[in-house]
Amino acid sequence: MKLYTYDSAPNPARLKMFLDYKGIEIETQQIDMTKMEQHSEEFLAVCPNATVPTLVLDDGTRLTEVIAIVHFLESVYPEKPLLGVTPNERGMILNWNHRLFMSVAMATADAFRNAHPAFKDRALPGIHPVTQIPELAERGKTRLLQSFEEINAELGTRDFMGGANFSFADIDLLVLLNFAGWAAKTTPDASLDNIRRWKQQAEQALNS
Ligand SMILES: N[C@@H](CCC(=O)N[C@@H](CS)C(=O)NCC(=O)O)C(=O)O
Repeated sequence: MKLYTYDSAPNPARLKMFLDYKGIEIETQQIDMTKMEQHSEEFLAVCPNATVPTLVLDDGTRLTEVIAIVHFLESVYPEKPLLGVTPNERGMILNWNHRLFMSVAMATADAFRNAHPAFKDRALPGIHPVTQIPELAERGKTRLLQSFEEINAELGTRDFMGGANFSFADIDLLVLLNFAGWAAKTTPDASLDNIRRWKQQAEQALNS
């Protein structure tokens, strides 16, 4: 199996935290997005959609979505589970993985890619030209602030995003808060106490 990735980009960063936490080592090739290597002929032969990360399995199967890659790897390496053990945990972790992707990840990407000149005609990842829409950049920042309020309320009901235990949903949120901070210049208000408390606990759990 071989992993094609670019560790400093947000989706690859979610996967890297998962791999490091579980102590999984995989043959890896970095695809330098600052040099547009994701659009090189060599990488397009691996991933025609030009996105990282991509995991190529030993039989040639390609997984191009982080959530699919971590599910595959958790089945092969079940130690230190990050996707839940009970049916309830599994449901909640997937629920919040998807919700955070659709809210925080998409809103940040909208804010970043519809405003930055480097993404002219590349407002969405992939091989097709996509025009920037400046209004989406503004909407992205508003959606982020709304999402932070919702997440803060959720975290008032439990220790971690997926329940009582640290999970991949917490990795999602750690990476996405960082992404929103540098790419959309939007961070949770200091009054959102539950997010602040959760972040300390999640960072501790990640390094345990
Ligand atoms: N749905 C994919 C998203 C992958 C994705 O969008 N990756 C970004 C890096 S964070 C990318 O490859 N962008 C390529 C580009 O901007 O040209 C997943 O869950 O992994």
